[in-house]
Amino acid sequence: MFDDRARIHVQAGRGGDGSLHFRREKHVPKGGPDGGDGGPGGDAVLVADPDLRDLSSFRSKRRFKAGDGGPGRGALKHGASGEALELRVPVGTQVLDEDGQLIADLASPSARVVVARGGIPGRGNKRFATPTRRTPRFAETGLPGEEASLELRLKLLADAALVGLPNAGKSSLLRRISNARPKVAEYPFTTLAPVLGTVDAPDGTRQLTVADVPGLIEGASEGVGLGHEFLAHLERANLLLHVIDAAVDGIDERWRTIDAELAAYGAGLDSRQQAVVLNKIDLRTDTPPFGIDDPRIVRVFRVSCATGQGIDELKRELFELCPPQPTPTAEGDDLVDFLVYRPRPEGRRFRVLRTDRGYRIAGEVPDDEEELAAALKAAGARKGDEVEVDGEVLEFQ
Ligand SMILES: Nc1nc2c(ncn2[C@@H]2O[C@H](COP(=O)(O)OP(=O)(O)OP(=O)(O)O)[C@@H](O)[C@H]2O)c(=O)[nH]1
Ligand SMILES: [Mg+2]
Repeated sequence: MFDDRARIHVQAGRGGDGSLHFRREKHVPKGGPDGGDGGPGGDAVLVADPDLRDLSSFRSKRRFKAGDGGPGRGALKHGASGEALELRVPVGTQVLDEDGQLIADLASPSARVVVARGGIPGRGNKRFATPTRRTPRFAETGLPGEEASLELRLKLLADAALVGLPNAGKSSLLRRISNARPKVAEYPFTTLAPVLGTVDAPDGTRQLTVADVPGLIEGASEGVGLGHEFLAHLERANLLLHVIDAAVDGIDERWRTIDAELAAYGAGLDSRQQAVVLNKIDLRTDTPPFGIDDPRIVRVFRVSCATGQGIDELKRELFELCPPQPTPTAEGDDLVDFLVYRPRPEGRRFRVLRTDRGYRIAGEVPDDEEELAAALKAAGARKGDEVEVDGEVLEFQ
């Protein structure tokens, strides 16, 4: 089983109550107020963990709560901070709110996002003492933490994804080029869940990830067969490796069948660059013909996963077709703890970066202040935190 969706409910911790207390010492009959503040409630945080494969850990448990802040005590003792709730999710998990709005994309290892902020603690009575009110007989109570119902959607991050009809030899190819060992069999729909494989460059300097996705058939984009659910995992691959069984005729027609499904699914799959892999050439005596002329097709390989013919060349060229991707941390000198973006209708993006001093807005700064504030809140910014926007340091309100 492979879970690429989950619905969860998170509740951040409540802020601790402030203390109502007066100093009591042996020889001081009536001391002044000394009630300390409560501790802040724990945040609910999602963290991308490269060791997780899917979202199945959320199958049995869906409701989570962070720790409450402790109450303040006498002698100005602060309450303990509530323990943060850290939920681990696989890299590539997108977080959507109840309205289906994308809140965060945990697209790099150890990326993190605060999805519900801990409650503000109450202040102890000492804070309310003034020259005219020497003995405040009240203290604040802590505020409840935020809660959120979230949808998690995993979209695998791979440099290239294998597509093709069932039985074309996609899993056989992944076994040939990567460390993954997906099941291979002579019947269709052998692969039931996506598998990621790591491909080592021949010179050992780089690695690529390649995703094997269950076979697509005509109508997949409308939900026929298994493919539709998994088409989402192709969205983030820069290159599609379209595998075709070249042992039987009608290669061009089968290419068109799959291409029509990609177009019907949308999400840009129909404009993605493709390398066509004509497989099973060991079963033919001639060179399999391929007559499609399409600008998206950057390369046509003729291989046999059975004998290994053409595989080394494919592997080598794969690295040329998938240039190294800039990592999010390469963007600035700041320590990036997490990355959040909210795509806008026009598709423009900005990012909220956490720095060692506060937050920094990178990319196009939105005109809409509310949008910016919402993204900062989602990133965990609190009132008074430093936010750097266009080189200017502001205080988050
Ligand atoms: N002769 C020959 N058989 C091959 C070759 N590549 C794959 N096969 C066979 O084709 C069948 C299907 O291979 P798979 O790798 O399971 O195909 P798939 O595309 O992953 O299939 P699904 O997971 O069902 O979508 C298996 O019986 C393989 O042994 C090849 O190059 N030559
Ligand atoms: Mg397979």
